[in-house]
Amino acid sequence: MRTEIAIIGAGPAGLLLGQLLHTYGIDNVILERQTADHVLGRIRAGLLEEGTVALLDEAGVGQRARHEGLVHRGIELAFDGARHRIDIHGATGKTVTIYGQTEVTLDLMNARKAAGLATIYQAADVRPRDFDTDHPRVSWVSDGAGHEIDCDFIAGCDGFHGVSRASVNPQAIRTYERVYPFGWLGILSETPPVSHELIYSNHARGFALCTMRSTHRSRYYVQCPSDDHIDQWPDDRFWDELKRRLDQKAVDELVTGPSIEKSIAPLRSFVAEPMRFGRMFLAGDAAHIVPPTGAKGLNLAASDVHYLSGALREYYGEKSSAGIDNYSAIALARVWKAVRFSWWMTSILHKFPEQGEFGARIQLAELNYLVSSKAASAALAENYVGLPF
Ligand code: RFL
Ligand code: PHB
Repeated sequence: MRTEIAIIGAGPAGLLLGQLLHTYGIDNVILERQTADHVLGRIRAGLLEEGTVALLDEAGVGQRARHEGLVHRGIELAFDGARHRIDIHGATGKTVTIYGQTEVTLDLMNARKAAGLATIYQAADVRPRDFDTDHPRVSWVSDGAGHEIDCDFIAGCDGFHGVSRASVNPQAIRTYERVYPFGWLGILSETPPVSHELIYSNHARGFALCTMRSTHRSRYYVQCPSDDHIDQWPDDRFWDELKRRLDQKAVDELVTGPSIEKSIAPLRSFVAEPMRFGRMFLAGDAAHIVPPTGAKGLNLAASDVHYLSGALREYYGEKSSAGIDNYSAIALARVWKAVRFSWWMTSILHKFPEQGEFGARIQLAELNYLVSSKAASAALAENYVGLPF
């Protein structure tokens, strides 16, 4: 078997890359460890930057996001018993779109199927090989039999726990990491959202976030100890804890209901440098992780894919290696800015017990400054809608 680009991972990064390459006439095959249903069952991101939606358009899959997505022009910050709106659109002229990662993935999977492109699901023991030579290949096992595909390049889009980054010679890679001492417990419920915009709440009991997937489906998160297990969080306990962390108006308006999904995500900042190793590129969570506070993970996967697909288009179309040679530096410059923003949003909104009362008062001072200073709220807004790519 042979292809131009062998893509490892059928998450949003791998599927979007495959679709863009296809529109540029570049042949690709995706190898995914899980089933398509498993990939679609993971409830993750919910918020898309304008640049991400534009990239979905470019890939020919933006129609449903544009039609069904909820366009938001502001967010609310809750602290000290009150809510304060940040006018994101007023500060930037831009909006964000609420449209679930599961829907993005479904749209990309459907387009891939319609175009007849090859995706090998349930590929076991996938291994990128010889990417430091001119003849890279990927091997895997399907139905008990070994297979191999020769390619020009490998795209490692296989997430934080994937095999691509792990296959790199440790001498050739440098990683930077911060693990936060808490996680996010999230639930999805078939209830109308408590507010039409997102509420990010800083509370003495810990952070809470009210978000949504549609006008009738809500997504709520509360900060919890990272070693908690979902069995410790029956629905009633979750709703009680959420209410304790919200203002009275939100408590009065909150509609509760049975959870249809519940999970705990650890919080981590992580960057691997570089993002290219010979003929293998990393993109998305395979190369970097951000805590979800700034809603940047999926959007960063999209900007990586924008840079990488453009570089490969240049390579095949203009026979120029300039783009692929620049990929790592140009992608990392944007990644670090989003890592900074996500770390900062995390640090002002969560409870950090080791920072004591002093740390909590500094957070409140910063939040008060943010909602009262045009310059400070504009800086938040500019990062929240996504820096240009
Ligand atoms: P993914 O989605 O992890 O996909 C990687 C795919 O690779 C497969 N794979 C392998 N395939 C073959 N062989 C192997 N050895 C393999 N190992 C792994 C996996 O099965 C999988 O299908 O990475 P990708 O494509 O880079 O996409 C990244 C995003 O999923 C992630 O950044 C976001 O979900 C982060 N995130 C958010 N991002 C946003 O932009 N906005 C948000 O509002 C937002 N909210 C969130 C989030 C992540 C969260 N969690 C659970 C960490 C909220 C939460 C709670
Ligand atoms: C989500 O809708 O799941 C979501 C939205 C904004 C965030 C994180 C998660 O900052």
